[in-house]
Amino acid sequence: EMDFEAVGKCSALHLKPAGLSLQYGTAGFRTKAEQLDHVMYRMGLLAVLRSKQTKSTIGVMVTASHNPEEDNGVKLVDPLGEMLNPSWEEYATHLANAEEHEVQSVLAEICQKEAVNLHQQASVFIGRDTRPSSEKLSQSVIDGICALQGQYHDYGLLTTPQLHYMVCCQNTQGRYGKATLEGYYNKLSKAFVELIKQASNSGDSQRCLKVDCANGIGALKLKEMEHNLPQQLSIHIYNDGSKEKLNHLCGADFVKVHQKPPLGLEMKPNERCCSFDGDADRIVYYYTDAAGHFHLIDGDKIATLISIFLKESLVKVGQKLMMGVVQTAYANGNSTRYLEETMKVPVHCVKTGVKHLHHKAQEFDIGVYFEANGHGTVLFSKAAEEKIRHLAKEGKDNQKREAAKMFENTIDLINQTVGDAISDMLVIEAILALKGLTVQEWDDIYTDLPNRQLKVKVADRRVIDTADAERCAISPPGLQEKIDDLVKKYRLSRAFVRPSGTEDVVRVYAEADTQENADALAHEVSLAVY
Ligand code: 16G
Ligand code: ZN
Repeated sequence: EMDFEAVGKCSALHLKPAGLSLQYGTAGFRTKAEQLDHVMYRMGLLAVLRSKQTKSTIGVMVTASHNPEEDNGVKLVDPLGEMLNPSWEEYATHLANAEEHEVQSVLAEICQKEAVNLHQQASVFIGRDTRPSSEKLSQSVIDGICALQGQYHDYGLLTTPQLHYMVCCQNTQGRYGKATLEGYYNKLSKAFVELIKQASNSGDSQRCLKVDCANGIGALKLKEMEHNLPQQLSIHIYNDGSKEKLNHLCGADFVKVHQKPPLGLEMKPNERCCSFDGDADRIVYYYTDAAGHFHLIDGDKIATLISIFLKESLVKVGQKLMMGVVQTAYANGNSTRYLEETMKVPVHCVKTGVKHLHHKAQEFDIGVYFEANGHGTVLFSKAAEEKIRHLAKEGKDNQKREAAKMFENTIDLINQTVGDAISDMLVIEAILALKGLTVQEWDDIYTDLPNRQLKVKVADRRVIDTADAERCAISPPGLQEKIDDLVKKYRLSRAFVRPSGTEDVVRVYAEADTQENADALAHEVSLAVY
């Protein structure tokens, strides 16, 4: 009974380049923009099927995040604002790689396997970043949605986390917020204003922050929001996209990987600075000290700051909720040690990729997750959230009720659907203000072990297989033994290799007692990979 004739006609306008095969990777499809038209069209089709199957609104985001401006990509957002379900990632790959004459039968197969009712209404939300190719590519997504008679709302330019937020709001009947940009700005700024009211005026009174927006969407959206924010926080935007190319020598990924400041942002000693990535779902902080040394404050230090604050808040509210921190193998060894040994918080290590961290964090009342690269957020269980909101309203003890209100505002300031640079930035700024911490004092909570990341080009990265949250190579045989022997040569050392999920390379990570040793270990391990 299925009629995919309209699909066939439209498909002819979005032909797949011969021989091209792509994978729905860690963060969706990503490659050169000119190779993606058919993928966009087909993801429009798939979003309609997923929407019909879940009877919910599905999101489609057109972005390639921190990758070069010439690249682009697409990912689907599931009903509660989460990453697409893994079995549907497989359908996405299958559909994207189908030959022209197979598209209709692949669609029919998905419908049959997933019991999709084609009479069900479909609704899709679309967002895109500022890449020159994004507008046309999002139009191809719309063509796909229309070919299957789905309804859509095109938000146009959005940060990735804003799209996740919209999808979640829509599918929870407004309980999470209003599915508009205004709703997003109002929710966050209201929570921020309430929180910052409680900060004493001592310390860094002007609260000046320099923000490198990677020449991307973050600049636009931060400017839109700025007038909603209180005067205590004065934001200075750099790399707003008016002069330079997206992600070029700037942005969170650049700063993290190169461990140096971005182009286009001048730093005076001890000034607090941060960088967003190209779609504003990652953030890292940094500063230079009086001696001119650059200090990076990465996702691990952000997770630590937020965890300290939440733990203290729990004590003030008088609640014993189960808190956990989720990291990946890239987490600095000293961050893990600090969280476990000093803070006594359980820490879990999972595979790289937001979906893995998010999933694990859902196991706690309060699950803090961050990748070292600056992607992360906090999840609150429904029960925990209800308890806090109840105490904020009805608590008998005045002090505890006020503490619960603060906690409630913290929850509202956090984008629980996915890591969000704007939201994370406001959370961090609020915590620093409330605790009266300078950027140096934050940095000094623990000292990072020197570390180095390298990438190695190999003939076939898939020969490397890993286990134990990517910390151990189980193939090719002998590789892990070699790494173990190299690691033994240094103090406080650790190293691992893993095939990248976004690039055709093998990534090497090493840390040790000194930068020289971390560099040497990374180099030696990369030689062992060949
Ligand atoms: C993607 C992931 C990011 C991960 C990175 C690793 C999402 C939204 N993004 O950007 O979390 O750190 O890939 O890349 O999941 P790699 O596999 O090339 O090292
Ligand atoms: Zn990103």
